[in-house]
Amino acid sequence: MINLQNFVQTMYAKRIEDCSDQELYYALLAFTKQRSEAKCTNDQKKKVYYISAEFLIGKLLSNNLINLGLYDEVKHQLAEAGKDLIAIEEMEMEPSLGNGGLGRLAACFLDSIASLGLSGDGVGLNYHFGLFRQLFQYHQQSAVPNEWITPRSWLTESPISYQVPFANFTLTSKLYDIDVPGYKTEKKNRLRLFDLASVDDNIIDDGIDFDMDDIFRNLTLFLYPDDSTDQGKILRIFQQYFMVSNAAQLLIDEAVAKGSTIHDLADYAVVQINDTHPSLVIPELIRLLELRGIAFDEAVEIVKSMTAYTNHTILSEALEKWPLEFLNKVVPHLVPFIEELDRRAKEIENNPAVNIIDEHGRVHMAHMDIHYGYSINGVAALHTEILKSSELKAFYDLYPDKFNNKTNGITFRRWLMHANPRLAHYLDDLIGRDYHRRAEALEDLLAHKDDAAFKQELEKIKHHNKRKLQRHIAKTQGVEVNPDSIFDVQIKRMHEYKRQQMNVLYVIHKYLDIKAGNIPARPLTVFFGGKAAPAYTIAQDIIHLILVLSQVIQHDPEVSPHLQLVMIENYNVTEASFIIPAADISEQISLASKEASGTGNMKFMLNGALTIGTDDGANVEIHELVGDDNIYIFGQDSQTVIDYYANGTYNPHHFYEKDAIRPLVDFITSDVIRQAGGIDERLWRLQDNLKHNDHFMTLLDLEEYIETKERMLADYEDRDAWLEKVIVNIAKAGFFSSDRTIEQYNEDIWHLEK
Ligand code: 26V
Repeated sequence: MINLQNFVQTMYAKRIEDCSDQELYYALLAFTKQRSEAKCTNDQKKKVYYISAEFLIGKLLSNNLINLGLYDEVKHQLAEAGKDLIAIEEMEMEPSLGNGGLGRLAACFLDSIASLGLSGDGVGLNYHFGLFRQLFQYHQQSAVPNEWITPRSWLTESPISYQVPFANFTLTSKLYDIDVPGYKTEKKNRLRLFDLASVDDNIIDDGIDFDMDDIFRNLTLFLYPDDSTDQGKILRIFQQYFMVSNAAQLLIDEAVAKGSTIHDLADYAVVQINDTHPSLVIPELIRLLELRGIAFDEAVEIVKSMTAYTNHTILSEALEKWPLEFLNKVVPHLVPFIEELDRRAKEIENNPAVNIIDEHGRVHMAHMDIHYGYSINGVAALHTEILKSSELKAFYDLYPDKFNNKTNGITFRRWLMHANPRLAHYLDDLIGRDYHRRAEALEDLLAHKDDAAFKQELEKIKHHNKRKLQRHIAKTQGVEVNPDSIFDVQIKRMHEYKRQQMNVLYVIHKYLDIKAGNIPARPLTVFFGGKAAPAYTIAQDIIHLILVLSQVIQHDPEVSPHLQLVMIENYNVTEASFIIPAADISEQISLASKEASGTGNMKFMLNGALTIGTDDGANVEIHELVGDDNIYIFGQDSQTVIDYYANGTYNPHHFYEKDAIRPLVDFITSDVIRQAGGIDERLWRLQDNLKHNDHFMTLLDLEEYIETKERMLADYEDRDAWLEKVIVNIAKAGFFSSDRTIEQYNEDIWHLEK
């Protein structure tokens, strides 16, 4: 069917055997691209435009081969020539076009939209360097550019280009496409990434610094960089408007090409606004419709019937509010539209909780989305309930019918078939391949939960994956880990609400416990991975503490045989696919109410790790599905936390005074840490913050967290019982397939034909 040898011969005039992995990567890139290009694009009348500032797509070679149904054959033909697809895959640069969960979700959604045969494109920006690459130097994070675009890449230049007007100049865009082949589908969709025709990579100075004012050359260089300064915020508005103006022009052109009269635009296009970054699409669409002769009132109605907004966080600092002053500097032509939309909204209800423009002249982007879109959804059941009952209650009272929940999901193509092929193949043999298309079929595994052979195989697979991870980090970081230890993993962006600091305090507890002579039944390896925003000082301090503590443990011969702490450098999608299949324990320990959903939690469960977590985000739904016996839930519930915030009664000192807690917090500034390279300023700041501020209530749940983890580690020793829990988790993971999520988006919001 395919003949790779011929393809390589034609390309390089030599045999596979004689090619380097780099050459073979480029050959496979060309081969796979050709195969995708040969597919027709979905061309149904109505199409969803999933506009997002982030698409954290990860490496594409293997996933595209899987979706094209070619993976096994390609792997086989390479192996026959003595070549290893895994090694070839390493040659691919990972595009880092996202920060974390929100961007990765967008990538999973593209895969599911295409796999379900729906017509839907992602629209975003072609950042040349994406998110920074993280390095550790002197026990601290440093950030350097991640150059992912090589002369040959997944990007295909398109002839499409638009003019985007700004205050003092007009910029010209250039569109690049990346094909999104669905899983064994006839047709494909695309990720449309707009770039700036005049962008200039050479303006980058040291690290990730560049001239922020040189918009003409910098607009698409980085994924929205530092927004701690006014200059950074203004650049971000430039990016957002550039993205949505291009998206709006594209969708209008495509609708018109399919026969739209513009009056019926909503029959051709639906826009999903992924968080508030694309919110300016609302006034921009109205502006463009007016330019095409549609009256303002009608334009508002059209836009209202074709835009839907997804909220991904309740953290107020993450809810965008742009000062009118900034908008006037960047997009003055849009401001009268926003003001008119605000005036009309105030006619419905003039209430600070729902106003678009507040008394300080700031535009609340989410408020504009809710007034002028027809749907608003949260990303997990609890999150949506919190939006309705507290964060957006005034809106829920106004528009109850617009609110709906869409619990997040993940694509099993990447997070099971690609990341954990051994497990996937075993499941295929055990219950058949039905679950590839209907993930709920994984429930058939429940019939095998007492099957000793299955359990033994799960042990083997986990050990195999641990060894694979061991080799990987030995190579990338020069760190040796013990594959016979328990792998306890917390990988996600560094943020106080996610409470990595609570996990570090557990490690300190364990260290002190071992020093006191309590030797654990089995060694424990605690992994962290995650980037911190360069301007987020406390998150940098947490990374620093982890890096120093890991040295302290490693150099202590009393402790190191029993405990190891590893911080994975430059955590990204590629690292995640090595780490998750190797994990025993999944850390999902956010302060209840703060993690909108989480999607890592789903990936771990699917790969046979058990969760220790709070009743937060999608953990609540995991908990409900697997039952109390198959998950380790601890901590105060979301209502208690919300009440603490409302009453202002949380006092960390009260918890610090406890005997079980004080020594752990004090240890942060101990001589042991300071002499191992700890930086006083960072350590004291972190400790002070825990004792006197602790905004995300680390100390509140610490004691219960330690107890729960000890219970979990003890439970690990009963292998039979543990593996039964693992089976229940895998069996119940089907609900978290992004295919289910997308079916629900389509059913309730998009209404696309298949
Ligand atoms: C953004 C920012 C920006 C500036 C300061 C601090 C901060 C903190 C959080 C955020 C989050 C932005 C939105 C986001 O990424 N949300 C994530 O979306 C995932 C997909 O729905 C979800 O699983 C995560 O729980 C949620 O945090």
